[in-house]
Amino acid sequence: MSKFANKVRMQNRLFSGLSNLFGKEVPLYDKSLLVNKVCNQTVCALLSRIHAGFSLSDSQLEKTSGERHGAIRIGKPSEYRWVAGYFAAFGLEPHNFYDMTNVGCKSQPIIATAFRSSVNPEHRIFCSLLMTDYFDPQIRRRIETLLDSREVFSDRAKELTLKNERQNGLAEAEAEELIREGVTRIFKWSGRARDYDLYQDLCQAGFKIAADIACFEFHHLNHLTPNTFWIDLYTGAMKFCLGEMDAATHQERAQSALDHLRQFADKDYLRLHFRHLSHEAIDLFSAGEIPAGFTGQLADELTRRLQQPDLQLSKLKHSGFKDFTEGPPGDTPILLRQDAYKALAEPVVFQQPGGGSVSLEHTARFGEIEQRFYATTPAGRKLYDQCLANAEAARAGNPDLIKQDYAAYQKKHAQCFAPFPKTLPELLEKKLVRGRFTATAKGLAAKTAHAIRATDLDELMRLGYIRADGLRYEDFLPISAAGIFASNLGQYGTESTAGTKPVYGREMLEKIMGKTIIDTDALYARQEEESIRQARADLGLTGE
Ligand code: OOG
Ligand code: NI
Repeated sequence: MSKFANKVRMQNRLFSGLSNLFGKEVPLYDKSLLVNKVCNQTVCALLSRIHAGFSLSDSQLEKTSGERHGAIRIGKPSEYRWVAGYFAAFGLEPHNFYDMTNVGCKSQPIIATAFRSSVNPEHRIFCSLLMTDYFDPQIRRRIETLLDSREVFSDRAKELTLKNERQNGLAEAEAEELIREGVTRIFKWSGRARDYDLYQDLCQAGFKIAADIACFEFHHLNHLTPNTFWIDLYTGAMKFCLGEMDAATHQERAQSALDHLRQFADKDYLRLHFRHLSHEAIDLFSAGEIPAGFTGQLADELTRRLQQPDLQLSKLKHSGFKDFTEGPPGDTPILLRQDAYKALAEPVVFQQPGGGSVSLEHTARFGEIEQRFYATTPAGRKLYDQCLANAEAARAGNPDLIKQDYAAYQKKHAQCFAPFPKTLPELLEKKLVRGRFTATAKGLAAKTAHAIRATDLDELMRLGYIRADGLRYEDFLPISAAGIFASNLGQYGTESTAGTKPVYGREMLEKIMGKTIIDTDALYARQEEESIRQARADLGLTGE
C-alpha cells in the first residue's frame, strides 16, 4: 500500500469541502443543489419507466451528483504558480490554454487554463490570470502595487505544496491539512477588500473583472457548478422557484421537458450520464411501459414539490436567472450546455489606509449549472462554431422572442443546429464526435471460433464485434465562458488600454506554472485511437 493519500479520494474530499464552504457563503447555491436533486429524482422516475430495470438509489444519486467545476481568478504569476502546485497535489493538471483577451467583443483581460485529471475526470477548476499589461501604465502600476503585498497561501500551505512537488504525494494527515488550507483560507470569500479608490476606478473604467481579482483577500470561488441530468427541467424549476413564472407555466414547461427526455433518453444517454452502470447492466434493461399521462403527473408532482416552504427561493436575495441556455439545443448531444442564476450583490467592507472603512455591494458570484455531452473532433467543433454563430445571429435579430414565445425560441435555436445528427451512432459515423471502442462478447466468441473475416472498423461494428461509447467532453468553451463572464459582470467585453494590445501565448502560462499544458484535442484523439487499437488486439486483428 502506498504511504501517500489517494489523489482521487483527495479530490473528492476537496470538492465536497468546497461545496460545503460555498453553500455556507451563498445560501442560494445550497438551495439550487436541492432544486437540482429534486429535478434529478424526477428524471430518474421517468428513466425507470423508459428502461425497465433502471433505478438509482439515494446514495448513488448523491455520488453521481457530486461532480463540480469551480472558477477562480488569480492576480499575479507567483500566485498562479502556487495554485498550480496546490492542484497538482490532487492530481489535477492544466488542460488547454484559453486566451480570453482574444474573443472579439467579449474579450476580458485574462488568460486561463483548467485543472483536471486526464483519466476519468470528475472535478475541474477554470483558473484565470489577470494580465496587468493589458492596462495603461498607471493603472497597471496601481494593480501590481496592491497585489505585491497579498499573500494568499499560508507558510504551511506553501510547505505542503512544495513537499508534494518533491515526493509526488502527501501522507493522509498532510492531505487533510492541505484541504483545510483550501476551504478555510485559499478559496474563501471573506468580504474584506482593499483599496477602495482603485476598486472604483477599475469599475468605472469597465474593468470590473480586474477589481474582482485585485481588491480581495483570497482566491474566492466565483462559482461552483454541479451537473444536471436534464438542464431544461432544472432551468424551468429555478425560474419558477425564483418567481419568474407561474405554476401553470412551470407545469407546462416541465411536462414538455420530460416529453423531450422521453424521446431522447436512449441507452447512450444512460451511458453518458450514469458512469457507474456497466454495459452489461444497461444491456439488460428492456423497454418499459409508460402509463398514459405519466409525464404530466410527474410535472404536477414536481410543481407541487417546488412550492414547499424549503424551496421558496424568491424570498432570498437574488438577481434572477439568465434568459437563455448557453450551448447547443437539447436535441444535439455535443460539448456542454450551461445556464446560471445571475450574480448576487454581496456586502463588502473596504479597510481605508487611514483607519475607518467603506461598505458596498460587489456583484460577481453566480450560480451555474451544466450538462455534459460528447467531445467533438476538429470537424465537429468547426460545425459547432458555425451553428453557434448562426444561433447567436438569430437571437440578436429577435432578442425578445425568448420571453414572448419560449417554444418558438427553442424551435429556432434547434433549427440553427439542424446540420448536426442527433444520435451517437450517426455522430460517430460522420466523425463529428470522439468514441471509445471496445470488443464485444460476440466479437470475442467469433475470434475464438476463427470466424472474423472483416477488418474494417465500420464493418466490425455493423457485425456487432466492436461497440462504441461516446467520449464525454471534459473541458470548457471560450465562447461559452466569455458569455458567462459578460452576463455576470453586467458588462460586455473590454478593450486593452495599453499602448499596444499585448499578445499572449500558452508558453507564457506554462512558464509561469513550470508545467506543460495538455492539449485536449490531442488527448481525445489519442484516447480514441488507443481504444481502437486495443479492441482490434482483443479480436486478434493486430498488425493490420
Ligand atoms: C470563469 C468562466 C469560465 C465556464 O463554465 O465556462 C467557466 C469565470 O467566470 O471566472 O467557468
Ligand atoms: Ni463555469
